[in-house]
Amino acid sequence: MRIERVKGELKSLRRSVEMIDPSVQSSVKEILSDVKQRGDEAVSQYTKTFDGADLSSFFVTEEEKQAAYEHVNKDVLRAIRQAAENIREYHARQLEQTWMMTKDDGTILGQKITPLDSVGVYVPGGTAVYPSTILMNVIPAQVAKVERIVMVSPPNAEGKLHPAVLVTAHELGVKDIYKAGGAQAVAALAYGTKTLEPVDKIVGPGNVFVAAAKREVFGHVDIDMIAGPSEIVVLCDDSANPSYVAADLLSQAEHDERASAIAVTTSNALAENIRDEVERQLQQLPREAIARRSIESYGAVYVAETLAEAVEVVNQLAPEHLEVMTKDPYLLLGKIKHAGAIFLGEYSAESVGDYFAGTNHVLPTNGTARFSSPLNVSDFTKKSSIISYSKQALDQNGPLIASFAREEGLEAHARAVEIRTKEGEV
Ligand code: HSO
Ligand code: ZN
Repeated sequence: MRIERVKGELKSLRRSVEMIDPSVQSSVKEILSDVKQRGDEAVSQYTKTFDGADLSSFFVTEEEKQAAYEHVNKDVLRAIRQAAENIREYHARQLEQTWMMTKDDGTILGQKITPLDSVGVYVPGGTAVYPSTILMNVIPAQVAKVERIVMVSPPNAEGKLHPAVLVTAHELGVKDIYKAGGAQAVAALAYGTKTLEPVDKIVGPGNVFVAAAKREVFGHVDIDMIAGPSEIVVLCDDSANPSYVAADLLSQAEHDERASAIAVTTSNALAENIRDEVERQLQQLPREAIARRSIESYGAVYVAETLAEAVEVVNQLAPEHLEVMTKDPYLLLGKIKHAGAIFLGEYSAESVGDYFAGTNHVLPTNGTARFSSPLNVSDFTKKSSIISYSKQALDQNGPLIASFAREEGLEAHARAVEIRTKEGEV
């Protein structure tokens, strides 16, 4: 792991957004238009080609969900249940209320909050099965009171889904699970088929095909953010325990060889200890190969002169996850502008948030924390403005509105006001 002194030009620290390979983009476009035209038939065909499954029915049955419980460990089930409760409790606080305001002239203005009618949650298959991610996507939609939540996930060659996916869905009360993955599943959700009603928004992580398909259908339906490889930055001073810092860096590095794990510190001695600890702990990890590649390509310890400079580095990086392990982490909170999730103090390991605390682990990556937020309940609602003018308010303000309209050359707009305020005219 490299150690670098930071000075001057900080903007180059952020890595650039990876572009989608044009050949992926063109094959995704083809799949989308095929599913749009041929519906279930096309989905069946792609599922056979890509997943090797020959399905007689797209939907998971209740029996399949029940049977899955036999394959899920009791402690894991307890963890899923407790995490779900914590996530629901946290997200309940995000629910926005409809509001109204009144003015003396009888004007009423407001903002109405309405849940989306339907949402599709993409759940990856294969080795990347994360029940925690199902909780993080489904629960905010449920808190928002989305009426219809459909899950889609690619089946294995026997036409089955991972038991942990089925159990988690059942625990949350998700009824409709459609066995399909890749761009074909995104197309089915966006355009609908004979067996699957289309949805209004598609969320959830997936491979490059899924990401490209989501980008492509955006506008026809809404999508969540397109998540990049996971990132962690640990901001630490000489009070930090280097073995905790190293452990947390590795917890992100093990996700993906393109994940990035960076420590930013004011202490030279700590920097060296972190580097040595990372190497020592790496050798004991089952996913050593992935984590090592991530650390070698994207890992670093940056040494800053002052804590203020270290915070500036963090803001430039705008990381998905930020851990603050300094003498008084709360002192720095006001100065941190850009981070998806901020973990304060040495007991707040990122894993706590990944699984359990209740905050969402779907977070902005690739520096997008500069302008976007964790997945939250408002992603599953929308707003309508409410306007109710009284006669008095229109009489008083009509001339102003009409002159504004005429300034824009829109005579009919002006007359629509005046027909109500100047009796008999127009
Ligand atoms: N750290 C990942 C989420 C995750 N970790 C799922 C474990 N399972 C991205 O924020
Ligand atoms: Zn994680």
